[in-house]
Amino acid sequence: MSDPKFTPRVFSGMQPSGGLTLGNYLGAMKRWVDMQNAGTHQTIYCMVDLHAITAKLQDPDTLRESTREVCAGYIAAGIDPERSILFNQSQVAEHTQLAWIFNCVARMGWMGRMTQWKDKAGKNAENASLGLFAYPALMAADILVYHATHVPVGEDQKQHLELTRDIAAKFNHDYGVDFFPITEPVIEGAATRVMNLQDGTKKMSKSDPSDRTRINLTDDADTIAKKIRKAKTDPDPLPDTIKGLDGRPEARNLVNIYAGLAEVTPAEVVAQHAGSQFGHFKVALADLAVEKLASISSEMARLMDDKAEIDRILRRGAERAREIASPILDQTYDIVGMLR
Ligand code: AQP
Repeated sequence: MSDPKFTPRVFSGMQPSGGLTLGNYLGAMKRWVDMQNAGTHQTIYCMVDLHAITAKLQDPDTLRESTREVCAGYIAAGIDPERSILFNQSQVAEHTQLAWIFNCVARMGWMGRMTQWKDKAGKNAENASLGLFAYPALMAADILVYHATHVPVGEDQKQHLELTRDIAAKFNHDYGVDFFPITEPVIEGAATRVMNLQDGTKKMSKSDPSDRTRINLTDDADTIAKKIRKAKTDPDPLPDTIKGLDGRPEARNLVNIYAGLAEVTPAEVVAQHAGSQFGHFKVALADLAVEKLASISSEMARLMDDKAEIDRILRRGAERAREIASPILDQTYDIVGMLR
């Protein structure tokens, strides 16, 4: 249950570290649109460009272009910049200002246990950026600078959200206040972890070097159909129960993607297609994916024709975001003892 003291408010974001994928869409964006349309929460959606430079050097022009493209993706998927607040992180300095406070609240041990840090830094941790290590503290600031009560994300972000809750609780405890909410993750739907199309044990990721491993929201109908046709599977037909997908990660992934797109459960998909060969199932999946995604890619292309309009939307969104973030940062500084 959320604390009634806090306004029901949703925050979530994506890194413009490349184009958006089907994983971003099914894992998070679909929920964002649902939560906006439900009208029960104020909704704030962000392109976290400061996070996008933590893992590797980004070409500046490409980063600016990806930020616009991700914004176009949000709008094409159904985010309305009037009903939701839509902006890029670096335009609201309060995120990094609060992140510094949280760098002093979070413990090195907590950060070192983050699996994303371990995966992304790998064996080369000595050479990874300090920003990559501190990433979850900035993410906590992104959320808590709005006193967000709910954060819709994919399964992979669960640990970072637990850390956000730990940071809020430690801050409240250390300063003897009840100031930051203990944010609830919203991890829902049939495809909270969409896997790589060529290796069902790895997450589908926008920065994977191979384009065949993912469906991009900018892919046209032919490309979507081709990638699904070439997705790795095993020789067995679809089972008649979900249990029959155990030990078959690629088969399970395609069933989950179908369920996520059709907005049904994986059990319903299996019941409907039991005994089908994957050759047939892939045709049905490709048709469904094209039906659901092709309009997003054409709308993104249309929006990208007017970049000045995208920039205007982001500047306006940042102003609206600052109106919420600025007083929360001021109060935080006051609690901490910064002379104002
Ligand atoms: N494969 C996925 N399945 C379900 N949800 C996913 N998300 C990402 N990939 C999947 C969700 O999308 C949101 C934004 O993620 P992000 O862009 O900030 O970073 P990420 O999770 O690190 O995504 P990528 O695609 O793997 O980016 P790169 O390759 O740049 O690291 C989050 O809610 C995430 O859960």
